[in-house]
Amino acid sequence: MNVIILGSPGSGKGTQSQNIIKNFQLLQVSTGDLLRNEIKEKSEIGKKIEKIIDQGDLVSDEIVNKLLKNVITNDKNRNKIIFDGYPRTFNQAKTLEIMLNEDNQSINFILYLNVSREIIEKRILGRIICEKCNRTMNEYLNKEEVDRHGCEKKYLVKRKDDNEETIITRYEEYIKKTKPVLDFYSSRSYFHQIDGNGKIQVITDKIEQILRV
Ligand code: B4P
Repeated sequence: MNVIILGSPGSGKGTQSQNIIKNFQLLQVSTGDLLRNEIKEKSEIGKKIEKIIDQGDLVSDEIVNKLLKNVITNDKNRNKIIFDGYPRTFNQAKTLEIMLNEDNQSINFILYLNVSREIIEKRILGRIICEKCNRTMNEYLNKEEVDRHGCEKKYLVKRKDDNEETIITRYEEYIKKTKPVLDFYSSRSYFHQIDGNGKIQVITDKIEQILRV
């Protein structure tokens, strides 16, 4: 089964994907993580995109689609991907369909996390990531989880693009470029809108119910 998880920046796509893969045979593919990895490795792509991400703009479709093609066509990932943060533009959505079709795969579930603008701000500004185990946490909304996290404190970092200034650009980009993706998918029988404002575990339970049908 292939799953797409959609939502605005900070809506919990990464958090929910991390929870879902614990109980399902799925592989989380986060385009944000793939892109940040290119930056860390200082690859040719990484050098081109660092400033774009830091400003809160979307990386070009050409780069993102190319990275995704490598993942989708890899035999060990076939029919077990949870797409986290992709597609984010109409062009990416069309390209994804073509790539999956060519490989005899399809999308089985589209999960849209609907979260209010006010909540998103708190989530993004408080986000903490563990560079060692990749766990995403929040110092404002769940300080206890950060305090009891098992990895050494030196691995706990904030993302450079998680600041008040960049949130505005990221949200505007989302409204302008990602909303058309929602319109493209919303009439499909396997499209599910989920209230993403509540507690993490409540949302995970709802998602698991949908995926188990
Ligand atoms: P991403 O890495 O995808 O990040 P995101 O959208 O900001 O976050 P997400 O929705 O995963 O939120 P999270 O679970 O962490 O994108 C980063 C950048 O990469 C983009 O701006 C763009 O430049 C580039 N990019 C990525 N994909 C691209 C593409 N396809 N095309 C072009 N460019 C692309 O949750 C956020 C915080 O809230 C965390 O602290 C979490 O602990 C907390 N939280 C989550 N759910 C909660 C809940 N229910 N209750 C309380 N707290 C919660």
